[in-house]
Amino acid sequence: MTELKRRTFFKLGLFGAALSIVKPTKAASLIENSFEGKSKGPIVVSTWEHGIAANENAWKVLITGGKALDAVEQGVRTTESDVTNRSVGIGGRPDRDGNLTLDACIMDEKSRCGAVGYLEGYEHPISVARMVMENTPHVMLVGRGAEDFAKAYGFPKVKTPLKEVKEDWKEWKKENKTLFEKPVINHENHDTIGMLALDADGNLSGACTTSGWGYKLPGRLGDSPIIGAGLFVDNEVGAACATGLGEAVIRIAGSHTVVELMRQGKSPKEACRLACERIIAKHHDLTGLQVGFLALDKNGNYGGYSVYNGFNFALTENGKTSMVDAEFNRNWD
Ligand code: SD4
Repeated sequence: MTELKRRTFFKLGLFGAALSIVKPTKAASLIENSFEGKSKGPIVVSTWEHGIAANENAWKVLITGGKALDAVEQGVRTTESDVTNRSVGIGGRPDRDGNLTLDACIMDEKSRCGAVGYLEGYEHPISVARMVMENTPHVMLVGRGAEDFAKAYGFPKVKTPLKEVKEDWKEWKKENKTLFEKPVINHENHDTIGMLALDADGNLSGACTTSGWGYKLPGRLGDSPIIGAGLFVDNEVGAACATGLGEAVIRIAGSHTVVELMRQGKSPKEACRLACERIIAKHHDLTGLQVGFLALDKNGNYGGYSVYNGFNFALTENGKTSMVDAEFNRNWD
């Protein structure tokens, strides 16, 4: 918590965070005091500020009449290729042995889904996940099996982690020799991209991709590649995705829970809030337990909610992108 307190990101108040952190691109504008809303046309939402660039690429697909599935794949590929991002894709932090392993999943309007976990040496786990969905009878491939599959389907191999990331890991390693030491959870090592889109045909899809918990134990999978935890789509109802401490999300089958709450008539924001409250109720120690949910329903209503302050999401509708602060249950301080 001390480390977290040092981070100005979480110290900022709700609107303070939105106004000082968001650096919108040309097409982006800020909106305040809008934790939820409704869109009339195609719409894409995604977690955190890296969602701005990702949404803009997803929007290019949606605005030309493309499918939500293609939009979310193209969108999150943007983040996976961003070498400055330390928690998604090739710029991500490695596990405690120094190996960068990536997790991703994707789900479409027909409830088809694909996932990869613990994938090493490939830039676009989301596309490998889609390939698993479309070209195998399985939903999830992990580790060496996933890598062999990616190779067989012609995905180019990349060298990871990046040199500078490896240097950081070496420094970290010197100070962290205890095997089960819990890494500090903060904004820098917990900002997976989850993206949800509704296309012009009224179909929903979602994608989620991450390098996971920085310096995790080798073999650890979080919620992000797990359908129902990091992501869930039901085209009759809505879609949801999660970010934050994956272990906590898995415990309540988080994204599935959010979608089921929407099925029962809750708005996206209310559904996210109730899922967060369920997490809070199940954990005695909430230190560093940040989780954020983001949801989009079949009618274009969207909303998000998080355990602690600091979670925000990028919203693109009518060709405009903005950052929206999620409401939250409690302050870090
Ligand atoms: C995980 N949920 O691996 C991911 C990390 C994350 O925002 O979402 N960070 O637990």
